[in-house]
Amino acid sequence: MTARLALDAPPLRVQRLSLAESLKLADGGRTPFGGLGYGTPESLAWMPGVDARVLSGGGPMADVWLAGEHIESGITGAVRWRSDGHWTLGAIELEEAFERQGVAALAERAYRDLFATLEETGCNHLQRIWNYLPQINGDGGGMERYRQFNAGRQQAFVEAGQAAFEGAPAACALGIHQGALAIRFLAGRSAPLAIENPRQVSAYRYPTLYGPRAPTFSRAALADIGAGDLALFVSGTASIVGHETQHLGDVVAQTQETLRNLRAVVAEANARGSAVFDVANLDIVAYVRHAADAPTVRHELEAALGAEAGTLQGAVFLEADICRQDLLVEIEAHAVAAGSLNVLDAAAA
Ligand code: 3EB
Repeated sequence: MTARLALDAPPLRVQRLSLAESLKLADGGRTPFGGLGYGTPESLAWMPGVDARVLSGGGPMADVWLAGEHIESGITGAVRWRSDGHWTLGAIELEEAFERQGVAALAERAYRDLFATLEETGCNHLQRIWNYLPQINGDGGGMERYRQFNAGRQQAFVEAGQAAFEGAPAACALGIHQGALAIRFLAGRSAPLAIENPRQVSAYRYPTLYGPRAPTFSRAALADIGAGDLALFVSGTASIVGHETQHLGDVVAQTQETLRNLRAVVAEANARGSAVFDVANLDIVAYVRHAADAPTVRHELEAALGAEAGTLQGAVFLEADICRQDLLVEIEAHAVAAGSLNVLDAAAA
């Protein structure tokens, strides 16, 4: 048994582009499958954005996804989605002010609609999720809003029969200053291989110290995206060893610890297939709690990877709150490389 894509499946591709390059690509005749914009205009329906300030010099950026020629779009509950039949990209926006329910119930509803979309499009396997929660560290009536979010999210996974522990999708969860609860997701027809970080307790096994229900994500996911390539989706990665935050108040040391975690996750992924991923060649988004820390984080990445590293060329820096009060920086990433999963791992995915 292998996890290879059906032979007729067009490969999934992703490109990190400036807004201008994204628009040119969209005008060029081939409709992009979808995009995830950073600082891009709200009017682009195919490219839902992140409502956070872009701190990198290149201005608005996007990850533009390409898939099959025939793209269907639809609305399922709170989800706007696009699908080529093999891959589904979806976006959820829920304005809390209009919803009259707590964050846990809101998250549960969002994820219920997300899972309904997977059913409807026949792409039942989540690969990657991006969560943006307004005021993530704020109080949600006796419990931090992020912890409430975790409760509702895990509940929805369990109710939908989706992997809430081992095998959970890769994800990130950031705080935005204002706006709606925003969730973006990529799903496909087969399960990716979940990757953990040996330096860290799996997030879905965090002790209740961090909230009654654990966060639902794996450290990374490795997916066969067709035409002989694997995609690596690296979840939000921060200065956590075991389950504890390291280097309180020290953004330099937190960035270095985050890099050690990124290297560990990439090494785990490389051990599971023939593709060779490299921390120096990832498409990253670096989220900093304090805008003034962005140059410091960039400097640390340059010192570790070299200023000319691909990782730094297209790096997007965003101002956002991190899900733990004591985290100052979080880095997420994806990359594509030629290769296939180890046969045994493919069978297990
Ligand atoms: C951590 O390692 C940092 O709740 O979906 C990173 C990635 C984090 C995803 C999530 C949270 C999430 O625990 C926080």
